[in-house]
Amino acid sequence: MKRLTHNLMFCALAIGLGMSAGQALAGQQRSAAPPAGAAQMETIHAVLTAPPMVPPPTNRNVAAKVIVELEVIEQDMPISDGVSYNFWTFGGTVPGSFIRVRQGDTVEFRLKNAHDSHMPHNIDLHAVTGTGGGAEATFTLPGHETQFTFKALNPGLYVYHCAMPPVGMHIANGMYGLILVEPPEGLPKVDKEYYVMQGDFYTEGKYGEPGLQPFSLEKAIDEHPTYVLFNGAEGSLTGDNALKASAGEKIRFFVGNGGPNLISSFHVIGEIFDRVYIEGGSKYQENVQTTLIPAGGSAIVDFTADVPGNYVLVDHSIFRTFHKGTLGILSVDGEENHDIYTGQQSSKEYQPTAPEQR
Ligand SMILES: [Cu+2]
Repeated sequence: MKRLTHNLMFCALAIGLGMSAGQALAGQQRSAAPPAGAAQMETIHAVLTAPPMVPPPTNRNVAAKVIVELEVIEQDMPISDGVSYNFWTFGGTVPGSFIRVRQGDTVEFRLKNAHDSHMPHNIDLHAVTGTGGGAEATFTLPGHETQFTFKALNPGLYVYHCAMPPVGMHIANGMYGLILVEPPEGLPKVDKEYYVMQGDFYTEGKYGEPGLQPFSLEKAIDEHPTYVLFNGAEGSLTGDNALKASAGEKIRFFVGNGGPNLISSFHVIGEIFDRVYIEGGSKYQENVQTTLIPAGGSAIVDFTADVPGNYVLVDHSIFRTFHKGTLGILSVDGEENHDIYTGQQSSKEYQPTAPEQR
């Protein structure tokens, strides 16, 4: 009955837009030919991306059935130079694969747990309206696959995470990511979109201690992270991995905070956010220097890189940046514009003022 309602809604919407159902479906990535008459929601396989990349806009003016397939993989990966960690991941990366759908979409979610996993896992998507955000429906043993379906009722940028007990440990091991539910009209167009997500990590060894470092439950409970990182590793957004843009381009960061414990004071040194979609919702604030991102929350920040330079992504709780790894670079090339920023114009000694003349 529900499917029938969707079909009718789709037809009504397509006709209302003055197009045939076939036209409405044009340009979509199809998993199977629609049934005769095409009186059915388009079925699309979601394009998932590894950070810092973001899937392209949905560019749809009708809702669709979107199939998301995500595999949980437990694996050792570098967390810092010479230091590795056994991460638990959604899709093999920290944060997990970026998912992009549209408000009104019906999302068929398939969660796989790799055969060589040691733990059962599940997923709680904050974009889901329903018990546990899907966690109960996706209890998945190693080597198994589960499925549930939800309707993306609310637009916004949402965190997803594993919710298997001990929940904090699964999150601390890297089990989180972002799902964007676009509003029907989409987000304003920009030139570059990137995916950045902060997380705090707790290792037995101290910061920089080499080798494979086990998880420290004690440090996690005390909320004393060894590392606070963007995209799961020191250096994930620096050097050759720096984000790239050109002067004059409009840039959007989808920023998340997986926690499990800390809140983030997200700031880009040398830039001002033209718009911040506060907490990843529909309303935006303008002209923002630093935006607060709660654990299990997000923000969308838009700005124009007016002049070239290296802009530094930080958590402005600044000891984290210089002593725990919370550092990224946006490298902007292009023409200097000295009307906006000159760089150093002079550097010289000046005549001292006598104390009595001060
Ligand atoms: Cu898990």
